[in-house]
Amino acid sequence: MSAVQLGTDQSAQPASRPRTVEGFPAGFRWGAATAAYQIEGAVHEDGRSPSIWDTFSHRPGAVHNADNGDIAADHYHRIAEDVRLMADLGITDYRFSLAWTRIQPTGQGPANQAGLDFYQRLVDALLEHGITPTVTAYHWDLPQDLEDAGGWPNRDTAYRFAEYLGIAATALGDRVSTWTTLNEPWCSAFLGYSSGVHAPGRSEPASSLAAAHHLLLAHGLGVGVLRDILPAGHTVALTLNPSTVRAPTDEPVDQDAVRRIDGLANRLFLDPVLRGEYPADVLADTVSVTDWSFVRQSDLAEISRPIDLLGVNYYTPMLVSARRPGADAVRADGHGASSHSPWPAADDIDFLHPAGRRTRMDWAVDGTGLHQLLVRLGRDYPGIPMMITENGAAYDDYVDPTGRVRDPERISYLREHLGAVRSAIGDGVDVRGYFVWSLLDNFEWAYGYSKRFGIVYVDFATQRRIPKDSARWYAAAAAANELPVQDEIAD
Ligand code: GCO
Repeated sequence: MSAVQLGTDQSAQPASRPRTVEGFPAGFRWGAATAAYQIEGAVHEDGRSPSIWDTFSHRPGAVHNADNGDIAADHYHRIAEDVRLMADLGITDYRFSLAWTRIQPTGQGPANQAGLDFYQRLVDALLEHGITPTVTAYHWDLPQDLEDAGGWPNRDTAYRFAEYLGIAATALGDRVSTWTTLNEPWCSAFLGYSSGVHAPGRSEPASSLAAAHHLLLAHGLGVGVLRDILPAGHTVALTLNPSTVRAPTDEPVDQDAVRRIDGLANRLFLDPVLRGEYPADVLADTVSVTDWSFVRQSDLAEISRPIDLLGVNYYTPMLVSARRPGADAVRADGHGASSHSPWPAADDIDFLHPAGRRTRMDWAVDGTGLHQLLVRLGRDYPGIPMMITENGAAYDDYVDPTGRVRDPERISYLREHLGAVRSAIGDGVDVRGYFVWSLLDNFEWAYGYSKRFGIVYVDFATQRRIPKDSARWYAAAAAANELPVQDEIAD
């Protein structure tokens, strides 16, 4: 694809560039995202106590290669270098998460000042470099003490989250203008408590639905806390991982599988937050697992407190079908190996492998899924601005003999997906920006360090950072506010 300039004399461009076919709206944000446990390391420092991911990653067999986040990308000790790197790449926004157990080690009670100080230093460094911080309060690292008290299936955890968020927002709210309550509650609930491939590693479908509800309640309570603390005009957000769900045929049984998985993946989270109600079909589909008696009368009013922004994490579409009589189960859902499904009450649905190109996660590369998703969200949930808070790909990156990391597949993935965002904007969808996942290679949860998602390569033996070709490509896109004409990066 090439950029078509509407102006003729490019040397005489005014400061505000003419609109181009590949161009993004003025003010579009070009960010990079990370999460605390995936990059920070320093798990025993300055009063931090264990989260469920510390416990889980040290459980034999839980994580590939017995990897853990004890050191990770050592970001805790390298914020100056990492922020400078972002500034050099022209990244305008940085999305990171707060480790709850640095700020409130046991999940309740007083703040740990040393933990807050770390995030103060990070925020200060970002602001000094002109980078806008976006905070995620919860990216999956529940204090172990709260898991020991029952975890997310326990209603009290939602109130503990609101208390913690109040501490964090009081300390950082003056300088952090965008606050995201939760990252991907679908994963916390269903990978954590149903398939058990994520911490805390429980396989209890009924508990996973209670966990989903209490995560949503935590979000709603958190929105209330943020509104009380943050200055007017700050942005309150929630990040979900909604998916485009497709079937291989138009047969009613397959279309019904789409409806059911769309319910569990998307509407179970979007509807309570943005419409104030649980989807009736999902409640009905799951009665064999739970009676939903953990939902109290006023909860939906709490959960549907208005938010300012919906964060969308997207990687790949899903392909599902009804299992035909006598056929073996197909479970290529890309969420790790477990004999338990992450999808409650959906054991009769197959998760198929779409054909075509794949990333190292074995996820299909298909930007049409992102375009379709954004158009659908804009249509079904009108009025809420969106931000792509994660999108990216893992590939087998390595440092070549010249010291360079060439990752043309990632560049092509980013081009395809940014193009999908651009075209959704052209179709009238309100998307404000894009965060690439991820700034750095990092601890990819159950896959440990075997999957490299960074636009910056990390040599974990030396902690040396090497911007990949994709980082240079992304920097060029950010600087121009449009997709570069070429994928090739000059020597
Ligand atoms: C998620 C998380 C990230 C992952 C990324 C790649 O979406 O799973 O937010 O922490 O690392 O998505 O799998």
